[in-house]
Amino acid sequence: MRLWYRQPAKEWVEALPVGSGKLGAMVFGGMAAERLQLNEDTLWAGGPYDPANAEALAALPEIRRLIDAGEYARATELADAKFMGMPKRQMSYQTIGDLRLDFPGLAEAGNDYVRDLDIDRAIATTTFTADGVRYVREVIASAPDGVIAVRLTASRKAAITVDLGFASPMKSRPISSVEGDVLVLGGANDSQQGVPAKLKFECRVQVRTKGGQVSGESDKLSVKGADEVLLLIAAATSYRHYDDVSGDPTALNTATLAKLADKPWATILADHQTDHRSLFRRVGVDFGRTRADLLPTDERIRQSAATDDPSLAALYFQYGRYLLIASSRPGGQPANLQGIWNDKTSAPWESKYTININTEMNYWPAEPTNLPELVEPLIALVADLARTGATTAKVMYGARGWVAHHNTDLWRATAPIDGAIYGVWPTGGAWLCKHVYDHYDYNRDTAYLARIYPLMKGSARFFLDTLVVDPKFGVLVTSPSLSPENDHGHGSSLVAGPTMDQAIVRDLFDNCLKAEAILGADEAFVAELKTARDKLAPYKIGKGGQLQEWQEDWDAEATDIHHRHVSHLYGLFPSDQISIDTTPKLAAAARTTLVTRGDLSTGWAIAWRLNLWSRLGDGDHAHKILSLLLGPERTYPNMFDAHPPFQIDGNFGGASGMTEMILQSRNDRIYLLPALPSAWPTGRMTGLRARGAVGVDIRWAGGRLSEAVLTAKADGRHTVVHAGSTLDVDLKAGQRARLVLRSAVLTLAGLG
Ligand code: FUC
Repeated sequence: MRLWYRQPAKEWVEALPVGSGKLGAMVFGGMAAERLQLNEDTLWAGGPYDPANAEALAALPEIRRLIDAGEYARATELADAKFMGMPKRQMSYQTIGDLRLDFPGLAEAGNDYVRDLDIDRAIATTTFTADGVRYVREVIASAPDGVIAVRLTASRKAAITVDLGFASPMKSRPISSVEGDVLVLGGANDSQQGVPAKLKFECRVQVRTKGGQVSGESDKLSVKGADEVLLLIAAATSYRHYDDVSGDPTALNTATLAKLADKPWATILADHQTDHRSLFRRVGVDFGRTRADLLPTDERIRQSAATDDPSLAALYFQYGRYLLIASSRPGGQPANLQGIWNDKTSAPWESKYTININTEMNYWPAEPTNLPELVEPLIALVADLARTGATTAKVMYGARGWVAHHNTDLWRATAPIDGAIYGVWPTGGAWLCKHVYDHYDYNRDTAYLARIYPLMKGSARFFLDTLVVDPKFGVLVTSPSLSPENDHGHGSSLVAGPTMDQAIVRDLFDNCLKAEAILGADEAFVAELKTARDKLAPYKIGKGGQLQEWQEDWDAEATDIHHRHVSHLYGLFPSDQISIDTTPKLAAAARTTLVTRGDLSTGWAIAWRLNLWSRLGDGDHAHKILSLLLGPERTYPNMFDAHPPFQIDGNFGGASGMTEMILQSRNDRIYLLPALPSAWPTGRMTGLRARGAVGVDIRWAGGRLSEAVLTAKADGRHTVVHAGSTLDVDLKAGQRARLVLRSAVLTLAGLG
């Protein structure tokens, strides 16, 4: 459970990430000069803004009419002119900058150099020997203490001399200053797209030494001849909520550091590791081992394309969990396109929340790999969107409820952006509602369900008010919309009733109905939902035997038949509307679509295909796709996913896909080893979770199930399926069932 290297990072994608959910650092591991690139999860450009476009409502009927008339290009022109958010782009996630540690007297060459990231201990360590002195530098990001802590030690007394200073690319030219043994960087965020900058930020580094002297110049702190140095780094902004920027970052940082005044490194480290392991160690994995295990991580990635490396896959899986633990903690922001790690003031795609796949993919592994509390920031984001999106729904559609289009940012902007062909897609918020409901389904907490029901209901309300009857097919459809971000070849991507929308809205309505059946007392709404649900456009199989992406059979005419998005396969994964056992014809059509689309794509798109092929029960194909994801084209030396450029969704989608190979929880059933590849004949995954609040451990050998252990968190019946055999298991909360194969039949071997 370790990424390691024989040389310092030259590029950012070689540096190693640590994160507390709120604070992030990229550790370069230089010998003469160490660079810690720092992030705080609320440091974004701009300030509170409302992008709703007041001209949109008047244009809406004409956009719909043009779509119904098949005038897609003209509908797009009109939408671009009248239906886009103002501004047309959202704000970027930004960076604090770098904390530089310069070590006078040390050269960028040492002996026995190793840097690593131990993802079980959640610590980045750099060690080397220079002039007979062994140097050890450790970096952690502690969630319980709210700081990044750096500890420098050496094998000889008085050997540590270091100059500390900040370098920030922020346009506001942040100012560094020294207050005793504290180095401070204070600044403001940037304005973007005409949205004024409203945030202050501050980063504060407390220096503690054993031996030696600390002295300050204007913007530098110097330590001379210390035995040991501890840096405690706090950072904060004035962001409190999407509509409140009245926070005091200096007060927050000072309080954070004051609390640690008497806390020694050993305790800070121990608390950090206890906290991290309480999440990380819930799940164990082994897909087998080879000699590649002994190689540095960058070499393993380079050779993985040619030689199978099952424990690199296992490392990638656990690294996905590590990255979510490091970038998504209760009370903080959800993991964005880059988690929390970003060195730019204008990041690729602004490092936003792209909710037409990417943000959802970030959270695919959270429930099944036993990290449910990490979904809290996403649920909080949805609660915010239900408020900002209510304005967008009212102003732009004249509708009740709430809507979010294909992106959002720190300010919870919900209007269409970028261009009509990307942005006019009203189903982003509804897709997020699936995660909000799934959190219930995996945990079965009725009080939680009652809290979030209004969010789902508000989203459903928007669709009840805005679905229109397709004049040709007579079914209820979204319009205007699109199938993310695919040009159907008839002048645009704009269309009525793309397959994905129908599927997302169907899930939303069904989840509302399931929730109401538990909570009760919403009969009128239920009646409305049921009527609309039955009129939603059904799935269609096209002339090529493919699952149709649109109401019309256009798949073969699309501009890019290998398009990265496979939106219409949402029903196969992440949803379970389509499956090989409940809807085999639709599953076969989905397979035909996948074959045409091809395996090679952007990082996240490969990860989606991995999950889809697992759902099709084809473990060997899934494994082949996994090797595309793990190879050097799609995995950087630090194991960040390459879109390219870096985008973290592939890491999370990859972790989810490996889980789907071993365990699926869908259609009210638990599937054991549904897509086990022949390359992993013996292994285990323990501590996973299935819907219905049940833990699942799976062990296999010689390509066959050895045992599965179910551990119930709530009372319930679980239907378990493996290799054509099905077993119902009734469990009370706290009970455990051990299942084995006897004469190829799944059998209850023990109950405790
Ligand atoms: C979607 C994708 C792109 C990229 C962006 C952040 O728009 O189509 O490939 O991942 O999000």
